[in-house]
Amino acid sequence: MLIKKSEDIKSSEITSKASYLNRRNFMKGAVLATTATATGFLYRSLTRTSRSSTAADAANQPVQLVSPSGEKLTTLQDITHYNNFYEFSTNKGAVADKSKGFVTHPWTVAVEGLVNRPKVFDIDDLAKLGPPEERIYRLRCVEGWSMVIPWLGFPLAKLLDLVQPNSSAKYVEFTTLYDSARMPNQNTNVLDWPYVEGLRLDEAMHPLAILATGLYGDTLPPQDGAPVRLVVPWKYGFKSIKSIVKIKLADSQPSTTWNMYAPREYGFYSNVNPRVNHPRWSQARERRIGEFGQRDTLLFNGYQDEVASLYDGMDLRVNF
Ligand SMILES: Nc1nc2c(c(=O)[nH]1)N[C@H]1C(S)=C(S)[C@@H](COP(=O)(O)O)O[C@H]1N2
Ligand SMILES: [Mo]
Repeated sequence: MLIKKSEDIKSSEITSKASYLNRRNFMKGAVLATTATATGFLYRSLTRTSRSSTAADAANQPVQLVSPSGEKLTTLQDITHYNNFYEFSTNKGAVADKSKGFVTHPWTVAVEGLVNRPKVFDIDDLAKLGPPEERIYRLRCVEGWSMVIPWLGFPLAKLLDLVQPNSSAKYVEFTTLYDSARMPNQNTNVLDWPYVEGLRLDEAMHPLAILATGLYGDTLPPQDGAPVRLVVPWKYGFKSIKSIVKIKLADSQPSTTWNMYAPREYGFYSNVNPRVNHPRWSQARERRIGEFGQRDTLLFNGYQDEVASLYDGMDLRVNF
C-alpha cells in the first residue's frame, strides 16, 4: 500500500482552516447555510464517546472543525491526492491526475425501481434540494487507513422521500457512470464495471447517510466522486460509491462490486468493526492519513450510538 505522510497540522492552522471555511460559508450565503444546529450535531457525531446527548445539547455546541479528543481534519491535499477510484487508476496517488478534466456537466441521476414517483434528476436540480449541510465524518477504508473529511451534502433520505419508495422496496442499489471514454481504467478488467453498491432501505434512510456534492466548502473534485457520491460513515469506504448515475429501489439485496469480487473478504454490510478481521489482515487498528502511528478502530467507525439499533438481533460476524 502506498503511504503518503503529510505534515501534522498545528492547532494554529486548525483555527485558520476553521475561519477559512466559515468565511467560505459566509461568502456563499444562500447556497451554503451551515447552521449551528447541523454542525453541532455533526460535530457531536464525530466526537461522540459513550456519553449520550440530546438535540438541545448538540445545538449548543460551538461550530468547530476539530474534536476535543484531537481528531483533526485531514488536509485538503491528502483528501484529494490519496484516493481509491479504480475507474481512473488503482494507484491512489495517480487518481487526481488521471481524473483531471473529468466532465460532470451535463449529468443526471435516475431514481427508479420500486417507487411511486420515479424521476431523472439533473445534477443542478439535485443541488437545489436544499442548502448543502456540512458533515464532518471519519472515513475508514477497509485497507486500514482513515481520514476526517468535511463533506458538503444532503441526507439521502431527502431524495428518497421525493420519489416515494413503495411498500415492497427493501433495498437501494447505486450505480456509477460506465463510460470508458471518460473513465479510462474501465478499459481494464480490474473490477466488473460499472461499480455498484447497495444499502438496506432503513440504512439508506438513516440521517447520517448523505449524498455529497462537495468538500472543504467547495465543489466535489473528480477524484472524490464528482458530481455526487454516497457517504455512509459507519461502513467501510468502498460502500461510499462515487460518481452516481442511478439509484434503484429493489425488493432483494443488490449485488455489490467488492462482494462479487471476493465474497469471503467483503460482505454486503461491511460495517466498520474492529472485532471482525479481514481474512488477510486485522481491522482492530487504523492509520489516520497525515498522522504517525496507529489508533484503535471504533465499532461502527464511532457512530455506534446512532446506528447500532439498525443491526439489533443480527450476528455481525455472519452479516459482515
Ligand atoms: N465508483 C467507485 N466508488 C468508490 C471507489 C471506486 O473505486 N469506484 N472506491 C471506494 C473506496 S475503496 C474508498 S476507500 C472510497 C475513497 O473515497 P475518497 O477517495 O474520496 O477518500 O471511495 C469508494 N468509492
Ligand atoms: Mo476503501
